[in-house]
Amino acid sequence: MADSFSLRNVLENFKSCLSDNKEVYIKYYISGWRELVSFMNSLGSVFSFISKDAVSKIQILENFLMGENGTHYLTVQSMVKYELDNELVDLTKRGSHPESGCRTLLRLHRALRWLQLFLESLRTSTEDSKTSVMCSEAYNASLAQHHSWIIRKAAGLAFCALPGRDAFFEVMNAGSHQEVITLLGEALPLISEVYQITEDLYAKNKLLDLP
Ligand code: 1Q0
Repeated sequence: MADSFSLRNVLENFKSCLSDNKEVYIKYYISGWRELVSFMNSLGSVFSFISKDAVSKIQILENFLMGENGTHYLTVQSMVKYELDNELVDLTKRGSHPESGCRTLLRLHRALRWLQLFLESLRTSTEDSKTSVMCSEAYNASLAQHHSWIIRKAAGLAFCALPGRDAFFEVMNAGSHQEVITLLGEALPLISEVYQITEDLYAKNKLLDLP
């Protein structure tokens, strides 16, 4: 099981995300998402429409990072500055920059809020809690408001296919239930901090509604 998904890997990536002066490294941000996607893939093909979208967004950011202007994409902060200074972002409607780094990362950022809510409710759940209910509550409180009716329907259907709480703790591959809960308790503040720093940066630059 050593090379398969582990909650610990997710935690490590989000830990590595923050620089000393609290900038968010895109490299580790997308590695964290890659881990999560590999977890989601192990849950079955009902989730593939979600993982395809996530992978394509991860790929867009990776291409920027590896591209000729890659140095500007080291952190979310440097990306925002670079893309805004050079008018590389469609601010009000989709135009000549439909796949800017800023709008692409915003989609993952919104999904991070879902993750934060979902993991928090898993952490505090009891034996008879249902993962599908926790997942859809987290979704309704976050991502859903940004999704069309048809995507909300499809997401709702996919949530019904989630494994139960026990199986879920099992696939997280981080030891006993108690150990998973402890690890979640360590991971959540990190995820929250990365989320909040990004949220504040986007709010300050009026980027929270990018088309
Ligand atoms: C395990 C269950 C996963 C449930 C994930 C909830 C999110 C549902 C999202 C469904 C929508 C996906 C279809 C495409 C949507 C796009 O239209 C939308 C907007 O993009 P755009 O270009 O059209 O403007 N895209 C998004 O909103 C991005 C969605 C990314 C979702 C990434 C989800 C990755 C999930 C990882 C599984 C985590 C498992 C949790 C437990 C892990 C334990 C550490």
